[in-house]
Amino acid sequence: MINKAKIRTMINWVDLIQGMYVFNRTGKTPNKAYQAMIRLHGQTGGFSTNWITNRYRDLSQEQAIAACSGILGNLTVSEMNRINNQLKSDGYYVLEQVVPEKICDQITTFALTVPALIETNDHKNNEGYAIFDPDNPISKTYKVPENELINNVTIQELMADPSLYAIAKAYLRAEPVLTSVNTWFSPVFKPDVTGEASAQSYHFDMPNCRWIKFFLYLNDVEKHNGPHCFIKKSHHQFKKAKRLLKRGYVRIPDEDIYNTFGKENEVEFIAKKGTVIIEDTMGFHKGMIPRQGYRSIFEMSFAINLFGNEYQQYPIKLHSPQLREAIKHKAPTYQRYQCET
Ligand SMILES: O=C(O)CCC(=O)C(=O)O
Repeated sequence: MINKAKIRTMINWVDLIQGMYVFNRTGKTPNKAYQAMIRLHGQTGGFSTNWITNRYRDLSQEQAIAACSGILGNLTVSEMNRINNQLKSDGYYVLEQVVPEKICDQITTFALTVPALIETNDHKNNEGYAIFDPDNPISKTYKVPENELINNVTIQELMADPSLYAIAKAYLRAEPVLTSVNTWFSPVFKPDVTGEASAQSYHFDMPNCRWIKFFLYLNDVEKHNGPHCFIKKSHHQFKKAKRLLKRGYVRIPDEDIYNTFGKENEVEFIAKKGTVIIEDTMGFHKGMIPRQGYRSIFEMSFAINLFGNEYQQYPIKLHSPQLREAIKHKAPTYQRYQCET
């Protein structure tokens, strides 16, 4: 007997496969297919997402891994393998204080001049803009708009960085596509309210079928100013997590996460300014609610391709020679950005 749930799953597979066909021809994902991808992730405990990834992956491990030099250091093939293996196994990798203070400060100084997206009063969405004032916060997060960030020269240098690109390529086993550049401030504001928009309760991301994020702490992060948190190994296609994934694309209370994965698998990233956390945010993660001060963070995300979420194209004025060169040699990686001459 085929029950209703099985029929719904079958319809989702049809919508997904039709959408992949459209994407392969046009480069655009029908929203119906993207929603089907998210629903199937829950219905199949992650199996469908891995299935899509395997259709789009086109490099072997050996082809994908190469030595590189960049902001994360001079990484040999064996170091790249070590990083990649830990990412695959645990879902994260940390490089302590690897980005010079000057770069962190340049990003923060710039971000403090730009009106940032703030939350609605019910904390469910983002609406309206304000420049972040650490002494007088009016929102749980302040997200600096991407179209402003990508026109900053320091950020352009990070966008072009060969070591971030190389790690993304190794993990994704495909030519990585830069899908987002973000910076946000998380101050103490209504700390007893867990808002939806501020990503301060556990959740998984699902912008594409496979991606990797690089988080850079722009200030020192202690327990009190909102460390980023991750549940070790929760990025795997996980039978245990099926109950949680079935809830869909929603925020999950800490208790449910601990009961499923064990509190001992929660990693709180307490680290100094300049630390980079590389993470597969298909695993459960959140920002801890700050109780004192604020946290300031920069993030870049690379995906296997643009199948999934709808992406805006942004015009970009090239101030960094490194980014100009990178775009010339790796056009698919920077396909979201339209260069103005
Ligand atoms: O603020 C945080 O640490 C959480 C960030 C997050 O959920 C994300 O970038 O996907």
